[in-house]
Amino acid sequence: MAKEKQARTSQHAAELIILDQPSIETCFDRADKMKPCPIGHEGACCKNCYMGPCRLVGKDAETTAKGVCGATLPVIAARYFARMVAGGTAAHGDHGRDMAFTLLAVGEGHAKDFKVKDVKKLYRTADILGIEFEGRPVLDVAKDVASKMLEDFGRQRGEMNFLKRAPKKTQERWKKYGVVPRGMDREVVEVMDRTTMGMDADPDSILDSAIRCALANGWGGSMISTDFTDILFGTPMPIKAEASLGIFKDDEVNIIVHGHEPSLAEMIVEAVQEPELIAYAKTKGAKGINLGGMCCTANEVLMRHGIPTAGGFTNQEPAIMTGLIDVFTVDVQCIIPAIVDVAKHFHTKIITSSDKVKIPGAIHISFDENIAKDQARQIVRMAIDNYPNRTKKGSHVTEKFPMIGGFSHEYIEYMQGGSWRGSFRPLNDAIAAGRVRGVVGLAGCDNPRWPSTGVHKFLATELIKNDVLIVSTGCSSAACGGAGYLTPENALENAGPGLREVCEAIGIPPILHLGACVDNSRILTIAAAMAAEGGLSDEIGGMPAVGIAPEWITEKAVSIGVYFAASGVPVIFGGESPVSASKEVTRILTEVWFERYKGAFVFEPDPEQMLAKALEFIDKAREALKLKKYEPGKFGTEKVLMDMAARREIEKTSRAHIGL
Ligand code: BF8
Repeated sequence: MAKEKQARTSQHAAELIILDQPSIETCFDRADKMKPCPIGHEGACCKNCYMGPCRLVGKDAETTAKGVCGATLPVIAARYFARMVAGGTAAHGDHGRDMAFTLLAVGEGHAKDFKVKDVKKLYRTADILGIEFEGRPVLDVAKDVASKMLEDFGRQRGEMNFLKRAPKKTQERWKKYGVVPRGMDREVVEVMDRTTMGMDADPDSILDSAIRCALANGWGGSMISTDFTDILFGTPMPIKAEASLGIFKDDEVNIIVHGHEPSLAEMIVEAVQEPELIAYAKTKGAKGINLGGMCCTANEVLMRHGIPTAGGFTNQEPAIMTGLIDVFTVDVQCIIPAIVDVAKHFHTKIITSSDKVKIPGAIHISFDENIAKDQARQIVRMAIDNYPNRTKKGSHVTEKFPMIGGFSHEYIEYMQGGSWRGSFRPLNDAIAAGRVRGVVGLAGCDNPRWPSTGVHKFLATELIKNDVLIVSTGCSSAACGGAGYLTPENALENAGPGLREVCEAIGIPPILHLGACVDNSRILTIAAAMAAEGGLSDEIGGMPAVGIAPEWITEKAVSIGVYFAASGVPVIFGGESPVSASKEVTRILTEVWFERYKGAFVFEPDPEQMLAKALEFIDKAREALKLKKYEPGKFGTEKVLMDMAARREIEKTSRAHIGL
């Protein structure tokens, strides 16, 4: 068993911990024990009603097999896929809704612990929404912006607000194929309705509803989450941090914030810096209070405060197994209930904070934005009180890596010329000249059924070697950070000659940490800005850009993949296809969607093939755009990127201009 575990996680620190404590069960053990049902695994099982579950198997199942109701295999596979999209959209949608309610509360003068930190971004958002902001009190504008966006959830007819941020041609494609989303809740409900027994029996039509639902996530729930989080807590800019399980301190109180919604975590960031609480920690024998993050809450607080990350999804249990965690506080999503069982071996207290996430055995503190800071202080005090209960048990590791995180789309624009000359022109020119071959969004989960984080690391290394600029989000960021890849030095050591030159000129890593999973919406914004800049494609489709989720796990990942594909970005997901049983559904996701949107949804289990396919998509897009053929080390002419000295000069005078 120990040997198998070793092959499962490619993270040195996690591996050490797991091998050191073989008696504690982790997701790696459960993945070994739990063999997936082969019929459900390929999308050939329907359990949407109680005449089944119906399993459509056999040599000619695609054309001859039927469930008791008569549903064919393509219908059953399409329903299954669409329901995954609905689940993922619901998760990101509710996240966006919660952020909108927090902004509304601030605008209405409640939730006194929160404020509008990025007024300029609030105004930019108001501008997009056609809300008057000049000369008005900030909180009034915040209230109007939040109220307007809350309409996106319950709207029955019409179009969602942020769709207009997409290039015109992309919007036209959505209209032409009838996939314009109306309101988030409506699209989720409709997918569930269409896919229940006795409803839509046309796989293409079912998958159209999945697209509408996913677009409601990308250009709705996720984009609202990103923008409102920036407005409330500040738009990220590059910041130094550390990554890996070695971030915990033997002689300090250690607290983890885990999940996705950063509202409570932001308050905890403030609370751990309060002199009274630090002094209280000292009375218990600790030298201070150390805060670390996990999964996407980690990305949120890392980007804005430099709080170190303990890693992604598969690090939840190993983190507790260090024996150093005094309080492990969780909000929503990707929180495995098994953490409570692992915590029983140690002194660690698990605290749940969302009424949507209760775990028997955890302490529940129901988050209330009106008393958020007091709740944060309560949690920090609980951790301090628990510090003396720490024993020698656990596997303490010291390995950690420096990293730079926090590349918002605003900063990426700014770094290409400063506040006054910021644009996407240098990046577009570098792509056109072949210095940068293309862009890959490396995203998604780390999966215990793979050599966890290993596929991210393989692709990250190979892509930058091939002069592909990477923008990374979610647990992929944690995987890259935990391997030491998120530093500018990585470009010098490992990037191809063109990408290295660009990274050196701007002073950036070859892998840009864009944030949490909802921040995949930042990639949409970047792609739209590149299209608007000109010189490449005039829509998102056709750009030399690809999305890859090599170790995906969640329904959220599927929803993200679909909104990228429908926005025009080919996506490659690792592992076997969950709809491989149906050739027709596979054809729609790949060929039909590519024809309609210039994006496609491809599943590919072999990491080498994932790389090859990504480069092929990029090179074909370059060819279609008639760009210079990519040849390593041979570039065409392009405008010169600003050097560091010139950028610093601009930076001195203009940071305030963009509110950074
Ligand atoms: O939302 S990458 S395991 S933590 S689902 Fe979850 Fe996957 Fe991690 Fe963030 Ni995204």
